[in-house]
Amino acid sequence: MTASLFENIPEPRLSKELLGPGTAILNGFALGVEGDLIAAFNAVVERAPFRHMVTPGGFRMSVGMTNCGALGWITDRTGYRYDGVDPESGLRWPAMPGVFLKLAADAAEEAGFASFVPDACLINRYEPGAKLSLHQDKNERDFDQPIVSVSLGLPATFLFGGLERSDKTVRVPLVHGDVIVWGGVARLRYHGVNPLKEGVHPVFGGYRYNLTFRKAG
Ligand code: MD3
Ligand code: FE
Repeated sequence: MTASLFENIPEPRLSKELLGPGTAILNGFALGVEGDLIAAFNAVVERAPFRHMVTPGGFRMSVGMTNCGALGWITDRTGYRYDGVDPESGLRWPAMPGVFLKLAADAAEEAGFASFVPDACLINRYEPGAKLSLHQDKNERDFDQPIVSVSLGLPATFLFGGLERSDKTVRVPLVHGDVIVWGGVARLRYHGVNPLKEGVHPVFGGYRYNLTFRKAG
């Protein structure tokens, strides 16, 4: 029997080669702070509830969204941008919880990005059928800063493309607790999320949530 069968070390489900340079997949990285993370998540979404924003083209997004941190990502008929104020409440977004900040910084560090201090956390809520079409994240000021993504709740299939919309995509299964860091040459790659399948997660019920940590301003 090999050593790995005796040691309690999970096999990486995804190889780094699958996604290429500038990406780090940290399976289960959020599970160590799961309890604190859930408590902080609940406090944020109580103060800034999920809402379905409208794209500049007039389409209601199937993904419900909210934010915490100094800046929040919003879209409406006038465009996509970051704003310090929640347009639904007229108040600043809830502060970034300490457990969010530390998790994002620790994940970035693990991936080789020292001193990552996000000022924005976009929280996406997927219900069955909800999806995110292929897009680039380019509303942030400094593309040298990485983005850290934390998956919670139901599993989903993430699509990872190239620098052109027409480039072929790789499908990546993401489950509760997975953290991915995207930076450097990967920072402007197209990506999206396939329609969520029905299911029940023991903590998060019929939803998938994703936290994306950004240095937006
Ligand atoms: C790859 N959210 O909110 S972040 C988004 O599962 C978004 O909800 C995904 O894409 C979700 O914009 C997870 C994945 C992500 C973010 C930035 C990237 C992947 C990226 C930047 C470059 C390459
Ligand atoms: Fe994105």
